[in-house]
Amino acid sequence: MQSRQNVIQATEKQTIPVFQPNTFAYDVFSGLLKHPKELSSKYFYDTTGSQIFEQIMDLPEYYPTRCEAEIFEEHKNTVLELCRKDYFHIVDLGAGDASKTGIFIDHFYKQHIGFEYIPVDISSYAVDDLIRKLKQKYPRLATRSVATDYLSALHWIHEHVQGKKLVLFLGSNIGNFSIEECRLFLANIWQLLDADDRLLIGFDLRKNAEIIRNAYNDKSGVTAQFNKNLLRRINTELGGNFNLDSFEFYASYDPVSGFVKSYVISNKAQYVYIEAFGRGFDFKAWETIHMENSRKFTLEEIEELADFCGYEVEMNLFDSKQYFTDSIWKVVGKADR
Ligand code: AVI
Repeated sequence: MQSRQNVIQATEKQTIPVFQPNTFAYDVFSGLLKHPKELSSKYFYDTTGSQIFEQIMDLPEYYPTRCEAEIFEEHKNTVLELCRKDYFHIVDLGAGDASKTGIFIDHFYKQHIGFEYIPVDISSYAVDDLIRKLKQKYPRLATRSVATDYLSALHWIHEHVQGKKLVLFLGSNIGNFSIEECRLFLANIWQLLDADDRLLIGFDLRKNAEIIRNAYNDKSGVTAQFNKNLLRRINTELGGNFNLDSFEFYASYDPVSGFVKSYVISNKAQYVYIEAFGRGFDFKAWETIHMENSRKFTLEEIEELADFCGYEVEMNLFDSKQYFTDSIWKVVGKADR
């Protein structure tokens, strides 16, 4: 929470707190000052948010997780053939509990393929726990963990890991970026990969608009809870007084842009005070807070993105309904190190 010294008195009523950029407090404060207001979905994943996301992945309406697991199961040999020539390293960005990557690990391990598994997660508890569990099941598995943000992890790997890499960015997480963030992220990864490396990215594809809309408007209201949990997090961590019942969840899919946009909407005029900022924010009745983008892609958009960021699409792997693709990209324009 903010100390008194860290609060600049701007007017008698309004104060401007001083925070480190890119922290939870800074991003919440600047997001609520914007018109229209916004909060970043990257803050959804506290302990409660991560548990709610687990429930989302089991919802009948939320197809992406099952589609990607099917792709991994059906195409594990294809991926194996791509990588098996030399010893290689699987770098799993945002590994979580490795439920999908586990399909590859299990298969490669049982085939006695030489590889190392390097899970990356911001939480050291998450990666250490994952490695402990994997080691119990696969005692011979070579692993190293990196607990930091994705780009710092890739910097570290660039310096310390010799040999061919297969970098995984699964679950359609790429869809949560804006168009600019997405290009920047993938172009930054390109800087940190070598000529022989590959990137495997999960993209949710465009499809019947109703199927997409329903995936973000589940009947049981779990996705609503997932979004509102960020308001609860602001209450707990920053001393906010958001009343969760005064905000409605709304998600819409625009089939032209391919973006699902999720909001919470104030259902009355209200004032929300946040202790850490020493000030509050007015909400008009039906004023929105933008919470999340979940972009759906065409195959042409995937090609263009790869080309723009310095890669070539080597192959797209699909599930049986063609709802989702894991796209395998090769790094182009780099000489061997
Ligand atoms: C993590 N991410 C890819 C999910 C998505 O589909 O955008 C997060 C999510 N939001 C609502 N439901 C799931």
